[in-house]
Amino acid sequence: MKLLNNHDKHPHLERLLQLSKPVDIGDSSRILILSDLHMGNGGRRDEFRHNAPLVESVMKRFYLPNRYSLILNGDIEELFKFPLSSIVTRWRHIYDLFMQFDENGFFYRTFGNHDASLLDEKDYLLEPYLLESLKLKYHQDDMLVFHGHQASVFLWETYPFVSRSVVWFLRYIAKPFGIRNFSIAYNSRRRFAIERSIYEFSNKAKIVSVIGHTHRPLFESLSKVDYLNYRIEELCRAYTGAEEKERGVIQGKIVALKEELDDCYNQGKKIGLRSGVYNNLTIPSVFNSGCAIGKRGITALEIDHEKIRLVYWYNGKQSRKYLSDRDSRPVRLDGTGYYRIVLNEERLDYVFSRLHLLV
Ligand SMILES: [Mn+2]
Repeated sequence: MKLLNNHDKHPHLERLLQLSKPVDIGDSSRILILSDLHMGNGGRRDEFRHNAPLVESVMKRFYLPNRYSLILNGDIEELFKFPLSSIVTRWRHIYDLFMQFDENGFFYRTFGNHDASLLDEKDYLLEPYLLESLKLKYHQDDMLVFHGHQASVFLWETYPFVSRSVVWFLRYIAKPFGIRNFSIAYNSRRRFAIERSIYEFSNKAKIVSVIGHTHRPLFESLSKVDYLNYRIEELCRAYTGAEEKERGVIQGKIVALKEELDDCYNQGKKIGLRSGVYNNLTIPSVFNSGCAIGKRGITALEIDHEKIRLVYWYNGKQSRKYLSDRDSRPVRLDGTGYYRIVLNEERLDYVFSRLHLLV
């Protein structure tokens, strides 16, 4: 007898997949995916303020002229702390920039838990672009783009009507007591539970999910720690089969990656040390764009022709030397002090082949 457990395990996510807006993409598509900007009123409690010039520059000077479409994947406005009108007033020029991407192909914005109350707002500037989720259709495969809070076991994050009272609580009650980051202060266990739930759902549905919400960048379901481990192992294997002169180079790479791994462990809880690997084989079904409120910079996902990439943009003046896991070098954005580095990159057909072969 067939039990109904499997299909009812992720009811919100099943519903999302059914209701998502289909968007066809092809081999020449270029799409920038950003999430978790948490835009505020420009004051001291505005977490976006710090990276605003960086976000503006990279959009205006890089993504817009390079014909990228744009998806903002939730938690764009920080409505737990600020009224919408104060945010739009402060960042009107950024909103105008967002909308220009529509001319490159499309512009969509999904809502997250911090901006779900947009559904109640009258005359919201980006209302024509507002969705809960969209389904990028690439050849025969689907990439479901949604914020990710829908996988939370906490009702107030899942249902907009519950979250409205939380908005009220946070704006008027939590604020005076100085409770900061009430809901993004994820401990790694909660983050892991959300990632795992989306991972299971994606594998079952044989789709790729692109999320934000946890602020932790994921590429092919792997966290940075997993990826470093994986690369080190790969290099150790390559070392044994390598010529004498290559061995020195490989050894140097291993040492550098090991240092970075140690660094991750020293930073400990802050970056979420938990592994993203849920079983022995990792299915590349979950990607997370990270966030735009990092201390030193922002992470983003790019779909560019037949590839998907995780990139990091940072201010060269304030950032320490950034080591890429993939031997790529930082490239300076002309006329600015900002740099872009590719943290990881893969062909989409490889991602989907692995998904179909391994599930
Ligand atoms: Mn969120």
